[in-house]
Amino acid sequence: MCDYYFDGKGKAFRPMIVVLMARACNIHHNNSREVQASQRSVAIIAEMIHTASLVHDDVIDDANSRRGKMTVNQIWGERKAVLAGDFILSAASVALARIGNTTIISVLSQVIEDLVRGEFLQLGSKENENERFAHYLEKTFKKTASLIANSCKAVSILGCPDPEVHEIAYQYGKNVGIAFQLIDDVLDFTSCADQLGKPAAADLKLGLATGPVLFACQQFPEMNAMIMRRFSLPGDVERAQQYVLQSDGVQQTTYLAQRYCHEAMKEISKLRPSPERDALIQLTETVLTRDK
Ligand code: GRG
Repeated sequence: MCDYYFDGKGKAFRPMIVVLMARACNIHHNNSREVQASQRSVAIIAEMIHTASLVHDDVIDDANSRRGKMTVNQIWGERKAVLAGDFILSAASVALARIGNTTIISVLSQVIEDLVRGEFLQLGSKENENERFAHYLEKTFKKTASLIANSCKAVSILGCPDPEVHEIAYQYGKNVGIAFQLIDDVLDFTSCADQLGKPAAADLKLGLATGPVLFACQQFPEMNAMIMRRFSLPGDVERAQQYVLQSDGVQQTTYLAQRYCHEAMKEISKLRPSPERDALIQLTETVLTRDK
């Protein structure tokens, strides 16, 4: 069960960023093989925390498919899926402790707290329209960006003593992470199940109002009632989909993601030039143009 998602079929977006960030930071300081091995462990731990959270997320959402195959809960049932997620998380914790650096333990433990808080934020909703977008962005940071931001920060701390470099790494990860989730929310409206490897319009079906819906609601205030009842009446999901596609919600969310990517690019450009820094700059473009 625990091996099931480690089959090389995920995008490995997080470990890729973490390895690139480690190398981009190491330019600022001469590092031993031991430090490089610890940074590699952080990349592995980031993917393990991500995978554990996917397994738990699919239990919470009662999801049937992910990455084009059946979910762990679908095959082995909910109880075993919860334990499989716990086991992956415990293996990640052991690997984290083995790095033997209390600052790194604290930085990556924050991620786990944020993931859980993010999931709780997603369970709740704001009645006040003005608070809705801030709530959505906070949820987005905690559920998606915190893992990327703090893993980037962790490898920068291991690689270089300069706090300015740590802040650049964190800010890059945070901005790329938020953009990544905004595009994920767009793809839920614009992509098909085959491409996504999971059902399309899944967010609406779960009662979630993401970026495209929140922007569409500014143009079509009649969507408010649907958002408040979490698209629970028959026909709500289809109607909300129509409103979003008639509005410029998708374009506005994409534009917002572009702004976060631009900020990420500005941050990473402060590091000394290296092929890895350039790859991280290029990666902000891939975040925006990805289709799965
Ligand atoms: C067990 C650590 C832990 C947390 C429990 C359930 C939960 C709290 C948090 C859910 C976090 C979650 C699943 C966020 C979604 C993040 C996201 C954008 C997932 C999709 O990532 P991709 O596209 O997936 O990188 P692949 O399949 O490519 O790895």
